Amino acid sequence: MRGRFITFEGGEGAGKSTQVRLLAQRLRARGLEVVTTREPGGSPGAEAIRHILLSGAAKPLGPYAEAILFAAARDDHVRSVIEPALAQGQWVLCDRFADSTRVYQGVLGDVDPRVINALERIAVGPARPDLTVILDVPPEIGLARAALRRGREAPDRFEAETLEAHARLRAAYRAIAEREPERCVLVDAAGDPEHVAEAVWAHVAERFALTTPGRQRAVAAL
Ligand code: Z5A
Repeated sequence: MRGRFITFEGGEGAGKSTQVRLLAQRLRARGLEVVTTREPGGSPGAEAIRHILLSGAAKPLGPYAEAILFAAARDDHVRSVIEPALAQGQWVLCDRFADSTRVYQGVLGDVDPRVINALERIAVGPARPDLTVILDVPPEIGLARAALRRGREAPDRFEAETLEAHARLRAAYRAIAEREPERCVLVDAAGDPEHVAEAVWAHVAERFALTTPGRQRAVAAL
């Protein structure tokens, strides 16, 4: 049976990496095979492109070139990591995916939606997520978390955008969640990590008909 593909999206410091890790632990505890990965990156070719993008080296080329580079990285990642894992029945949890291009390059970079859609068709193909968890947090909170983690290091190409830009990103993610409720769930990510993880688990369990161990015992006792 084909595996399951879950993507995590949201603004800076929303807690995507943290929630990918916590969900992976929970699924593995149930004996499921889980691959965790991220974008941009996740495969050797895509990691090389990640460096070019996040260093800001591609910024002077403009948002169209950046969108093409993100798509090139995604194409390699999908074909060399995501598709093979899904074909083997594994669960793939990905920290950012195609919605990030829609939001960062499409909305913030003002790249024509027809170009974004065409790149998505090429790079994603049939590897559409079964579920996308959009972690929603006010940008002030997300950026403060990211700054705390970064310490004295300089912010990267995208983190350095203005607060107003981060507010636009948040609104764009919320709009995707509203437009595609069959694929996306919006999770309030302002609380502590364990609290957020419970909300994420509730959606995953419902979407994939997984019962929690406590509930299993209760059902068995009936
Ligand atoms: N980008 C793009 O433009 N187009 C695309 O198509 C793609 C990406 C795929 C990738 O950066 C950049 O590329 C990204 C968009 C752009 N913009 N930026 N910057 P990245 O991979 O380096 O970083 P990121 O994806 O933005 O993630 P992040 O900001 O590093 O954070 P996160 O994964 O959402 O959060 P985290 O690492 O789990 O947590 C951050 C810190 O907060 C950490 O210290 C945690 O311990 C803490 N944390 C986490 N959750 C909580 C809660 N609930 N409460 C308190 N503290 C918490």
